[in-house]
Amino acid sequence: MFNVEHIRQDFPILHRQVNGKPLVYLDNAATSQTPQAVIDAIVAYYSNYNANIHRGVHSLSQEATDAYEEARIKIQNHFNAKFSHEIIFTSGTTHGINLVANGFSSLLKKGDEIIVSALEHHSNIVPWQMLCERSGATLKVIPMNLEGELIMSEYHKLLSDHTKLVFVNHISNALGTINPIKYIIDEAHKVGAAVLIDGAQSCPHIKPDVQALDVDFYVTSAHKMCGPTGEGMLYGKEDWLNKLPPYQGGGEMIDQVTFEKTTYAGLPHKFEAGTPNICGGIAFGAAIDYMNGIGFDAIANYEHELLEYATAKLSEIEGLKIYGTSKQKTSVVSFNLEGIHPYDVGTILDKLGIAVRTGHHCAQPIMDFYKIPGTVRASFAFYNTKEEVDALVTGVKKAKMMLS
Ligand code: 7TS
Repeated sequence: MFNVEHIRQDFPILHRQVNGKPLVYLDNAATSQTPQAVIDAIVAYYSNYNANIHRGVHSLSQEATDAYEEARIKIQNHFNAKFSHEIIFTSGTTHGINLVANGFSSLLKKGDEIIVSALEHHSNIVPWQMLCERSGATLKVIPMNLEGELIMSEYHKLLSDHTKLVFVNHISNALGTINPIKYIIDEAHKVGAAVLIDGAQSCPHIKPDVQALDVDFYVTSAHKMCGPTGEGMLYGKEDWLNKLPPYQGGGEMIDQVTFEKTTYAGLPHKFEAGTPNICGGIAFGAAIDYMNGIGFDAIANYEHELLEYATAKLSEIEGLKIYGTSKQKTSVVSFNLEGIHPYDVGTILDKLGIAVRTGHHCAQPIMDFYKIPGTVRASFAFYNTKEEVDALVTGVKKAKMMLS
């Protein structure tokens, strides 16, 4: 049984005050909060078995290595990857995307095309622009409509024999739109293109099955799904990961080193140079255990209720406009009050203890599309309540009164 009051007991931070008011944390799309089980995993690592991995003969190193590799298997099982070596630990989504973009530098040539979408976070735009500069390939963009949905008929027109890569986020961070990624992947494969899906915003809400999706690369960040910052994963199909060159050189990623020639380690170590965020990987595994303990169906159902409730209540405020009205949406409400800058609304909400994000959300092209400087974004997690939505609505009304 899903019991939000019970769940809230797992999150120490939810019981603090901000500016003398109980914290109402509605910035979950930026980063999620951390349950005690994950905090305990971090404390246990540094208290009991902090050691470097894959290299020591001593017991602590073995314990740390075992825990780190167990976490990799937890992640493999969670995303249903075929092999654990298809899971590469990264520092987060941005790192995973850059790793793949860098790898494709040597595989692309002038005349090749890369497709991204109008709904991307900057981290899924800039690395591809840099890749185009290096390789001579051209960037094409799937356009969006006013509801904040990608226009699939336009996607079709962009696909051709020249298309080598397609990069789309699973869920838009700025609007919450859930993109039709299975269709996007299947259509890209028909022209022989590889697909990378940015799962930074989907993994807190959905349990992706990389084999059922038949996706070539899938990336995410642990901190969006109750894990620590500075940790994430790149899933890649074995064949693709074997084809890509290493990203960074250093310890751990080699087989033999001489001054004449170095040979590289096999997967996954080829892409994991240097001492990784060992504790972060272990805590990522603990976060996955925690979220599965609650259950992704229960999470999605409850968050959908919160989304519908918040959308209905906020829509009652005169002069409030919601951006992103796709039927396929997660629990994100991006909005503006007519004639009022989003930053001003966010500042007043903060005084009331309510945390939202304001601005362009690292998705400037979306703001340009709507011709706005930014939005106020409330993003809900499974530990938020309807009472917190009510507090947001009251706060927005107060901001409107003070600022207009
Ligand atoms: N892709 C998407 C869709 C994102 O939402 C984010 C972070 C990233 C990539 C980058 O993730 P990182 O962990 O590597 O930084 N999004 C946001 C946000 O919406 N507000 O703050 C960070």
